[in-house]
Amino acid sequence: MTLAVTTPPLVPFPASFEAAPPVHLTAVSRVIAPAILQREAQSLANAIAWRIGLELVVTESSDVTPGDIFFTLDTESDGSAEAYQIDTTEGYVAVTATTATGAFWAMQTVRQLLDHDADGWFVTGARITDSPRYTYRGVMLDVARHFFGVDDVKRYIDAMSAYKYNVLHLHLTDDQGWRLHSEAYPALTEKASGTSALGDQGGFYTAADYAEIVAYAASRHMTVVPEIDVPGHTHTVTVAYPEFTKETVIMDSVVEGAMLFGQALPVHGQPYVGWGVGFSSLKIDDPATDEFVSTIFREVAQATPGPFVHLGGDESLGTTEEDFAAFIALASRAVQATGKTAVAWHEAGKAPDLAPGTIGQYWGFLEPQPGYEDEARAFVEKGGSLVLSPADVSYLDMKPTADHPLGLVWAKGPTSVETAYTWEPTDIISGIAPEAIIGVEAPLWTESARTMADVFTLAFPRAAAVAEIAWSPQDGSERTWESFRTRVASHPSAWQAEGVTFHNSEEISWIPA
Ligand code: TNX
Repeated sequence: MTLAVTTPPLVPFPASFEAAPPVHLTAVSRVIAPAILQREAQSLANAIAWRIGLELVVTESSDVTPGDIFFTLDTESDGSAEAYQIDTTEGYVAVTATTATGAFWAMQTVRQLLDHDADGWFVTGARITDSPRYTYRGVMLDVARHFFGVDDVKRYIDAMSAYKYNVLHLHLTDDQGWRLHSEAYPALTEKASGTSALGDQGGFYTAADYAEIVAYAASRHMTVVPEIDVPGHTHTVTVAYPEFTKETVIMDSVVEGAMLFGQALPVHGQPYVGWGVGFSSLKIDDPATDEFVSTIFREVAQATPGPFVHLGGDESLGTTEEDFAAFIALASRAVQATGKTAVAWHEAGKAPDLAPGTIGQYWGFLEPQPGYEDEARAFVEKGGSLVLSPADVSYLDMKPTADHPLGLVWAKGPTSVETAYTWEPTDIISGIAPEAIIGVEAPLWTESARTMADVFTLAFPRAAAVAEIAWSPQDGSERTWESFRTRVASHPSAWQAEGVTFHNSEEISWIPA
């Protein structure tokens, strides 16, 4: 048999791929998996049923026959817990993984290998050995500027875990809304969650809602990183607990933004629905406020099984450098006291007394703006590490094209798919070891995104581009823009099956669903 050696449309592309004979799926094909991998096996069967209408039996029985999909757990391997192999050479799809997480990523790869010809549906032949470049592969959803409910967040988790993202960073609080209920400070959600940006409907998560999101993410092998953004981005606190806040500072940039977008200026104590940033701050060095901050972080940490809690720390433009430093020292220690690792936007790196080990999230440009590189490096110098979200390439809320109705442009936007794809994490911050970078994250701020259709339209296909940077080896033969644009071109059929909208970018010769 001769094999047509075409590159399968895998995104992110695996570390190693060789062509092999395909495995045709029929009504008697089964998904066989040990008890510990039943959930991954069932997910694959569900995805196949959804996509091609074939209901495969899922079983623990181990007498594999041609046409089956056969999961095995290889507990001997000492490689990455996320590693997996796929091999179709024996006439069935052999999937081997060290952990359920590896089996889950393998499952996503098998989904992308589904294809059909005159003889029906098959799993494209492959011998794959795969594991990720980075352990932290994040997407951020801003549920503060616009609120998205539990079911919407679950759809985001599904769409993003398909690209092997394993971190969901939830930006839970900002000037426009406080989205996580607090037992100790209930007025935050009672008084400061009702609206979203542009005057749209707001909302918040109860403890049960949040637990449901965390559990759903875990079932898709994603870790939730909750962010409570302090000391800036806290206008909501002026509505609920004004005693913990400073007076609103209306700087020129806020006035200019309000005029540009035709939005009202923030008023201390009243809900804010504009897009301005930097005008709000908690009080610094105030015992009651400090107690508020530590209590909120304690509550959030208790509700979060994952190892990280994000404290924000960005754009505190109305706070003096000294006050900011004092506050960050306190907030990073408050997170640490909960047993979690603190994560903060890179500005927090300028606080000399930042808690050692804090992870910095860099959001400057590929060519760092003055001072930003030093701030990012400071995290590493204090024993922490970095997650990179360069705004000019990884911000999914930048306009995809200049005339697109959604999105912003401040980070050198519009941001093309090629721009989102063509960058290298180790080329940004000089003077740090490559190992200091634990990963990459693609944030989606939702000032302009009012619906999940808006969210997905901004996210795809650029989230697929960033996913490949996070997962695939830097020197992989397919790690090129030409290869990526060809591979992603067939993804709309899966997106359509999942109800995921996308930007119909002219950079890609889309294969219609
Ligand atoms: C900057 S980057 C922000 C957000 C905005 C975003 C819009 C960063 C840490 N903060 O407050 O929503 O730009 O693109």
